[in-house]
Amino acid sequence: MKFEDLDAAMRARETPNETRLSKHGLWVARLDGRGFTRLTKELLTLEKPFDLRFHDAMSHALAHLFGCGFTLRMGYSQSDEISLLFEPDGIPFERKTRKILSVLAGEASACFSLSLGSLGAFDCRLSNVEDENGAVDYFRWRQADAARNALGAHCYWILRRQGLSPRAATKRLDGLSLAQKREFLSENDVDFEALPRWQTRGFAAFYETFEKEATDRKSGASVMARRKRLVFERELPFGDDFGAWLRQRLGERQA
Ligand SMILES: Nc1nc2c(ncn2[C@@H]2O[C@H](COP(=O)(O)OP(=O)(O)OP(=O)(O)O)[C@@H](O)[C@H]2O)c(=O)[nH]1
Ligand SMILES: [Mg+2]
Repeated sequence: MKFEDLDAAMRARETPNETRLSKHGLWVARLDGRGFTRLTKELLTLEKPFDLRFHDAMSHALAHLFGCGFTLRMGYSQSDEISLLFEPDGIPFERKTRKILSVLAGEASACFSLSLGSLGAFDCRLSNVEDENGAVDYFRWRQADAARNALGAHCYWILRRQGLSPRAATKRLDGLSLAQKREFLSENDVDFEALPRWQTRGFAAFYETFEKEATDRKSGASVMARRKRLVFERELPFGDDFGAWLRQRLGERQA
């Protein structure tokens, strides 16, 4: 068979319906570590419940995703997940879903693994958040999840250090309200408010523009040039204040 014929025959067998992201509304991608409970609890020796080396690898992956051909307005990470808000016209690959999902998951997995020195893979999903207000709700939702996760994880590891088995520790925390978990933490001399913010609130990355002295190529004169740099915010405000911070960052006026 001629290569051209075989090529056409094989390509026809690929999943036929190439879906594309609609041009309506803003899109967010969320990458989540696959089986990271096992990776962090069994396969690696990490600080529990949060580990700086792991946090570094997540930061590297997030920074790397800013340089993968997508134009991102905001990135946010907590626990083993990364969320990316795309600029409306910042989605490449003719907006093909299959390509976007696989490239993002592949790039994040490769960078995270290299940074950590251990294999870690991410899955990826896409959400349409409509507009800036939807984006604010989205990020507030992920941050609320960060706070719940961090609270639960710190309680869990106090119990484990007290000698409880994984099952017994989980059972002990089952059905406790958030207030009860906070109380349990303070009874054990852990002040939730004093924990690093990247653990309890997650952290964000975005481009910031700044002015830099440069030399004009033609005239040789000294000029001020606008440049952009990627900035990490690891001291995010929480809840309503996070909402206000996001609105300002995303360029949305206060309602
Ligand atoms: N030790 C440690 N564990 C972490 C850290 N950040 C996240 N994790 C763990 O990563 C896991 C993330 O949980 P999930 O995403 O819900 O579960 P998963 O095992 O990844 O499962 P799937 O996402 O469904 O594939 C939890 O067990 C967290 O405790 C960290 O900084 N240090
Ligand atoms: Mg996961």
